[in-house]
Amino acid sequence: MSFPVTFVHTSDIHLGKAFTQLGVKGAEQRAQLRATFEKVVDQTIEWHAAFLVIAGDLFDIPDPAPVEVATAKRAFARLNEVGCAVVLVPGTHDYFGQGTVYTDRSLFGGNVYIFHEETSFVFSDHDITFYGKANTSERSNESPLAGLARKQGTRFHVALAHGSARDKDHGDRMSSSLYYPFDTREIEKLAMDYVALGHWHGLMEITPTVWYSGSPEPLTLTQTRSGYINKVLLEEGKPTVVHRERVGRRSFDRVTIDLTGVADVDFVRPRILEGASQDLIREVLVKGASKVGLSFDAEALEKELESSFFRLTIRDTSHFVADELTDAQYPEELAIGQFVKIMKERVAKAAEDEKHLEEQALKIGIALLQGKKLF
Ligand SMILES: [Mn+2]
Repeated sequence: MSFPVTFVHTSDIHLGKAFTQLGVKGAEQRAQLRATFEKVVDQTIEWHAAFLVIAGDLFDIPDPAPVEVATAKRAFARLNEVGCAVVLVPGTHDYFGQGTVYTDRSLFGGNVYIFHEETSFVFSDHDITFYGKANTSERSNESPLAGLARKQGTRFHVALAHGSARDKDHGDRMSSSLYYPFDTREIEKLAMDYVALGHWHGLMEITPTVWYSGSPEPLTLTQTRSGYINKVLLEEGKPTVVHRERVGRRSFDRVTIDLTGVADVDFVRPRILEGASQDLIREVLVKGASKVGLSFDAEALEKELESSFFRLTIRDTSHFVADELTDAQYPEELAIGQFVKIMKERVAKAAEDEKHLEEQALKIGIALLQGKKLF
């Protein structure tokens, strides 16, 4: 009779990621990745888990900066103090090879088990075997499960793999054959109690015992299912129990605003601010055909509202229907009429990528000449 085993499954932490798209906030989000990883470790300790399982991409690059390595070392040492072992498989960003962070086994503590050439680690005291195969380059069309086979000897069996899963339900979207593709039928054949996957950054259940944990802290706009870790309980004679826990701090979202038919800019402000938070990274996309009198200035509005968010960007792709401006509305004898006439010609002649700018100038010019206040 074996004792139950609890472990935590995480992946794709990407310590050291640059976040250049976040501008000055990039360094802050990079620090947040370190803080979130510490939180994963806190949670692992709190749950008295016997193992922290990392299914690849702990680091964003194979030879991370000292500050990132120090973070991992400190976190692993904290786990060592409570008798928790770390089982890690190198991923696609932090693959294993000469001169990479994983080459030197003595770099991390004695409680850290990193797959190099071996494909299994046995922990007799917990009656469990972990299986995995190190990725050795950023890309490969080889399966990260190739050559793995369940062995006799322990009660529990858990595999780690970093790559792209394919099955009949997730086929097309997941058929990224460049990054260690594998078929979910390969997993079935292994007959594991649990399979800890990494590579996709959003939490995803392939089967009740095969999961992508996703990144514990979101990394980009498209990752709506990031921010979680899995707690896994293995108990003899019982089905595997998987519990997901939120650990991520920041979130990304995108708001689209259509200016077509909008008469007043005051309509836009509350839409942008809806659900604002200091931990939200929001991208606002403004589109549609804006009205003549609508003086919308994305840059000014972004500056005005950005303090309500961790980061706010407003991208204005709306266009202005210059043809709707009639001579009757803007008689040529008036300065405004002259301005409209000149600018309409410029809009008409402008190259496709300049059109938006010219329309913007026309719109703002009309508003100013009419004595309207801009943002
Ligand atoms: Mn990754």
